[in-house]
Amino acid sequence: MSKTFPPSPEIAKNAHIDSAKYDAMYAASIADPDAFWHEQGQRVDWIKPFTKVKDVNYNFGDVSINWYSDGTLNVSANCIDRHLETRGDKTAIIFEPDDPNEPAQHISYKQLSTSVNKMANILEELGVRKGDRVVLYMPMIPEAAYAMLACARIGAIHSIVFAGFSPDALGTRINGSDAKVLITADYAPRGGKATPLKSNADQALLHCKDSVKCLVVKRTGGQTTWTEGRDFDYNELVLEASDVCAPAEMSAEDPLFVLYTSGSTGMPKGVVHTTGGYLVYASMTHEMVFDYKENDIFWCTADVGWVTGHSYIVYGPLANGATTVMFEGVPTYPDASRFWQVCEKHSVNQFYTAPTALRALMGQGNDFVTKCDLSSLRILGTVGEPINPEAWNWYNEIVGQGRCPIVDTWWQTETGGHLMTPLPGAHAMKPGSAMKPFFGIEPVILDPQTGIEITTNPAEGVLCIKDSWPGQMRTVWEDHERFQQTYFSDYKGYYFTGDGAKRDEDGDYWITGRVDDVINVSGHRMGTAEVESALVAHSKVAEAAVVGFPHDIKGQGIYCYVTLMNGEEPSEELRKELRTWVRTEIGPIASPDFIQWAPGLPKTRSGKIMRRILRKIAENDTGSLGDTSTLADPSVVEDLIANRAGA
Ligand code: 6R9
Repeated sequence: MSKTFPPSPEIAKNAHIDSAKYDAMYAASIADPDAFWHEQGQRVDWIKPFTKVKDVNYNFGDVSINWYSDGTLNVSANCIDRHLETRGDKTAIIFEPDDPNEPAQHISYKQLSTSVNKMANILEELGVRKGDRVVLYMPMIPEAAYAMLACARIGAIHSIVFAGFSPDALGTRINGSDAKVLITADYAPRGGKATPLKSNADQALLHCKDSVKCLVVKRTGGQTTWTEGRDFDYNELVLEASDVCAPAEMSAEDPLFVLYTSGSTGMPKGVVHTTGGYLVYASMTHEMVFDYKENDIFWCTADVGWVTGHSYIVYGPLANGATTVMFEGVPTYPDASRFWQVCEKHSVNQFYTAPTALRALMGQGNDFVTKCDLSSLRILGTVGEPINPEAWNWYNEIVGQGRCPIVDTWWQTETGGHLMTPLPGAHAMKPGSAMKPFFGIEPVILDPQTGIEITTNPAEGVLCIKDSWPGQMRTVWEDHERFQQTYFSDYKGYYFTGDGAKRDEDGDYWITGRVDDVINVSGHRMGTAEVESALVAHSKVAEAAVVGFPHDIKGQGIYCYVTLMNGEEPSEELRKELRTWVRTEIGPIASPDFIQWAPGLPKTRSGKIMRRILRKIAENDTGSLGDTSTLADPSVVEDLIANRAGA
């Protein structure tokens, strides 16, 4: 039995949801989803109220997911306009710049309204209409949030590309969603360095349609090149733009955004989230999981380039009229105290980050934390990957001083919001366990071979979800077939998460990691197939196989097996060249940790690469290679073991 950490009586007493309420509400959400979600649907303002709640079909071949489908609303009106009367002067966004000497900005709901309306009018002037796509490639500055909300205001669909992605990756995504406009900034300051976003954008746009326009926000004022007729200066246009733009009436099932994410095969897919259900779910989880109360200062350290930034920096908090912190920097700049200094400076109440950041900071010593006044903190959260007990304990004891519940939130780009997590006032936490399903979520553990549901405890297998929830993705952008194939074909009648899980004797859930070829590097999700295809695009590479291996700080690292073209000689230079190559093809987050030269790769007689074996070698666990009898040429494995890269 693992040690449990019940919420303090004070937290439990004051929380929105205590243990009894969780049990009752959860039971009600499963017994009558229509009634439950009808009620929750009232947390957003509708232009035309919905009469239908849930209309879902999980049958492979016929999958369709609809929530509140006859209702109409506007997301930006829900995140801004409806707060103006009561919260007009309240701070909506606290912007904390990369450089701690640059003053923070407090942007009120009124100011947010002005900026979003202006940006919406600028986009309309650039020709953006309802249903058009707009790609954002932005630093973590308030203009990123303005751009998201401006798209929502006019009914355009935003697609954010994380600013750490390369020009190639950006170009592919602009083309993938056939975007009309790209919004970027001159530079993105981060950790004392500045990424030349505009110059990256210029390179990306070389591979896009001539008609794509580029709206450029000034962040540093650094030098950029300008293409007349294609590039537009936001800071100039904003001076003239009107601050009145009527919110478009959107159907609940109109797309709100597309966000590309990695899968186990092929190139990243565009996850489509729609308007009504997504907003209900983001708002509800933000309030209940973080026990958010009016006047709390909420800080999620993610980047808006990831789903966590969408749901818990922008849409969830702003729908709830909260004050949300947007941090431009990194945890270790100027030093390892930055997170905690920002918590102190802005009296942060809820702090939400990734285990990889905690592991990196933990190694720097406790002084960086303890010298700051963290008494404002009430709730801590983690997301993105499993948290190891050491990091959990450090977070609990050193950061939370033993008084802040930790919500270990398990969810995905596809799910729109949290699916499993302890609730701060309801559950006795277990370090490393995602504990309990959120309301309306029915997790099941299936036997990976038979696909049969395991109903007894303890259980271990693949994690699926039995029924839909409002925040669920609706389709893959322009590829509904791929949507069905990826999530509904392996285990018929369920949503397949791609994760494995255990359920313990108490019925609490533990995520064991991906069961597919997706790896999780510093909380960033990556398909091994993407790195492989980047490698084989190099003229000297004949074949490549990429696997993850355990990494102390990053969670998982990237291990590449590379077979060179006939006549090419392995060398240190070539290794460096390939590393740089992958960074250029995808971005720095995909930098290989190890490259091992592989004269051959272990394959079955039908030519399938046996990744299981490659993973074992990368993990240096070669004593248990498992069944190798189907190998076409066993000597390949001996060579790979003998020449293992790294330690
Ligand atoms: C929100 C987000 C999703 C994958 C997911 C799982 C892993 C996320 C986790 C977790 C263990 C947690 N993951 N949260 N694993 N415990 N609390 O991260 O979305 O980038 O799509 O990644 O991340 O493997 O399937 P995304």
